[in-house]
Amino acid sequence: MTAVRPNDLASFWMPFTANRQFKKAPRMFVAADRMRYTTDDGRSVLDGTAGLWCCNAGHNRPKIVEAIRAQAGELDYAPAFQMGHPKAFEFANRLTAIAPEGFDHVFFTNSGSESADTALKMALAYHRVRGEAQRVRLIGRERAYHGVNFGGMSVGGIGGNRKMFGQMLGGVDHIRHTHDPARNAFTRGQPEHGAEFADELERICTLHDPSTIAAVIVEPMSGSTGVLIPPKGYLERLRAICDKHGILLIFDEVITGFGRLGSPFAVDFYGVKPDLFTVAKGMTNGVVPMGGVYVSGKIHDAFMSGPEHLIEFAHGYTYSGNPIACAAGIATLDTYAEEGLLTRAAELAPYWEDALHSLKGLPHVVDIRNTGLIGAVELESIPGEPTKRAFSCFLDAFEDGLLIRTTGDIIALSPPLIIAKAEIDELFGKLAEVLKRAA
Ligand code: PXG
Repeated sequence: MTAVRPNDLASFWMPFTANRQFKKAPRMFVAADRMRYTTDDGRSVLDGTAGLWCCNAGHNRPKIVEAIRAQAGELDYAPAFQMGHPKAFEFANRLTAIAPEGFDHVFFTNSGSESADTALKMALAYHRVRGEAQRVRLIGRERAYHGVNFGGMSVGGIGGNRKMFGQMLGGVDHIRHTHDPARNAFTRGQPEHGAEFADELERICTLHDPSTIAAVIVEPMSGSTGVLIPPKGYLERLRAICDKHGILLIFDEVITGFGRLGSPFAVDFYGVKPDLFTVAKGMTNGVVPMGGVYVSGKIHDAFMSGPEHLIEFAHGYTYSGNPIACAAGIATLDTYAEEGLLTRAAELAPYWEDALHSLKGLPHVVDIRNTGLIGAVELESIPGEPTKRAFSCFLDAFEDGLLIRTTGDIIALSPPLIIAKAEIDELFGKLAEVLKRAA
């Protein structure tokens, strides 16, 4: 295949990328099918990350491709406000049908970041419509990622994503993260130690007075900051403290939603119910940008008061429920259902776990953790040069035909849920060689 590299890489200011380094030695994908990408120089690369945790059914899936084509030729766009189109209602019904019990409504956004900000705004407005307008504080957690918009960034807990952007939202506080390698290194599944980290929420309630707190937002399992799996009992304790003080609990399921853990949602997997939860990514198999917020009847119904001709929630996007996104989403849910993908990770998890933990003992590996079809390999940093070792592994793996993600010195793996056992072997075979070569 001939290389189709653009002549000039300057115009595109790339997101979350070392632009100058990339443009000196670009890495380009030009095609993808099922588990594999093709590079512009014709190499095949095994997708160890489902794109960016989003292509849960793999790439180039016929139903999704066809649905997008057909929808574009039938109804390309319909106004999102004060007008409707059938696919938005159909998709919402399909989404609530696979949701945990009680989540009967969904609000459409276009990304995980918008979903996080939408959920935070819903929480604030919910308290206000009920006459508790003093509940204005939002509580997040260290090492959390809720996207990059002002709300999500403010409750987020990644210093590097925050430090350039001023004061952010007021009235935000954070509980500590749950990563505790001294006690939990090389745990398979949920760590034993750390439920008590949830008690920090009580401390924060005492400090601010709980009646001023609107909501707590957490990822049930933090993906992008290095696969931080909730300790046993931790989410239950958060729920109990929120209930005690009338605080809403929001789960950010942008990564965990749509089968990643082996259940449709983390809510099912951990058996703890939030009041709202966000989704995106796997909602359309990553193919068309889309996100959403699932809400319980309690939240939705609180807004449905006042004169009927008035807008109940002053929020929404031009592309909320975009027809092509909805068509892609419906076809995605069909594909997931036909192939059992929302629970397939549960079947593969033991095999995946054994293959991942076989990397223990390789150079620089200080921790390995896993849940569902997610794995993390934490490497000891090169003294004085954090992130460099893992990023070199990323470059080496890419050259060797394997796509991985790194965050800090942690390698994160989250392949499409269609992965075969032979591909799991290939993935870890290649990764083991990469680690053996790592400086
Ligand atoms: N919440 C969570 C939990 C996420 O993981 C977002 C919100 C934001 O979604 P959008 O669609 O606005 O990007 C995310 C996104 C990585 C990686 O490599 C993770 C994300 C995005 C890009 C890379 O871990 N998560």
